[in-house]
Amino acid sequence: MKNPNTPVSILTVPFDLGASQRGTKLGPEAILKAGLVNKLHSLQMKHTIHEVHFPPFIEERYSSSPRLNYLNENIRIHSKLADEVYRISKNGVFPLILGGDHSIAIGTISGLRKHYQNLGIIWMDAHSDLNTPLTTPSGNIHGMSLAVNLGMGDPKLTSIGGLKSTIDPKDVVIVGARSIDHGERELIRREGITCFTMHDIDKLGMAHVMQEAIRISSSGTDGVHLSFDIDSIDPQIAPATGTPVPGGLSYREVHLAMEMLYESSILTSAEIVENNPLFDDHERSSELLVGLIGSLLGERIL
Ligand code: HAR
Ligand code: MN
Ligand code: MN
Ligand code: MN
Repeated sequence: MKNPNTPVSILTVPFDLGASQRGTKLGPEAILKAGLVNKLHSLQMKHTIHEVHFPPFIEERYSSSPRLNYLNENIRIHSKLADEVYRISKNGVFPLILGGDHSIAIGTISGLRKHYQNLGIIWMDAHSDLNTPLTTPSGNIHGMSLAVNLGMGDPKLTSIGGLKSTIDPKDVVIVGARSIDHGERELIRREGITCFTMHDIDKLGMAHVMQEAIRISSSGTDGVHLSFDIDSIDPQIAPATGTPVPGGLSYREVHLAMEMLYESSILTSAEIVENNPLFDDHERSSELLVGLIGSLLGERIL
């Protein structure tokens, strides 16, 4: 956050049709129940909370293509979210979006791209979400959301939000990856996206990786968005995910990342996605997320 007095607008997006597993639509409520509002009060942050309603729908998994599950439902929610995020950013308020599965990054970032000319992105995730209808192994749109934001994929998704700036792949940094499909690997290399895998984090250390992520995403950009997928964290400490991949970020690594992002003052928006309370162990993961949002917004140990 550029100025610590910036008010925060929390947008809850209970949408889970970008994934195979149902349940991330319960994610925002679980985070609120785990104490997010108290956390914001203790940090004395001005905030509002608003739900992005998903209009009633008939489930049409293969509505237009077997490679794009629930395409029409995805278009509807992401278009709505894009409008909201654009409006909030334009008013100088910090949007904090609570998902929902990671497909909602299509809406969030489409909205941001109407406001920012050169947006940088830090994408913390076990996956790279860089599939297209041609490479996807699942047809699930949450595995395509970063590619869509780079202009690749179905035009009905890439055009959401209308006229907007493009994202320079050189301003995108993935952190925490450990499950990348063949087509995604090629795209990362071809487009020159920086990707710090868990292997890199083991070797270089989280502090160095975050320093680099902050430097790369903020150089030559006028805004930086954090897209945080809960499955970047090790599933042993954050079990609330339908797509667990072993060997993720530790408790301190992920807190350090949030603390460094706060200290850097580069962030202009953030989203927390893929929290699936159906897989949680009591409220363990949601409580961890509330703690992480606290660190991201300036909570300190001393
Ligand atoms: N790469 C796989 C696919 O495209 C799985 C990715 C989806 N899982 C996520 N995204 N949670 O980060 O289907
Ligand atoms: Mn993801
Ligand atoms: Mn993921
Ligand atoms: Mn740059």
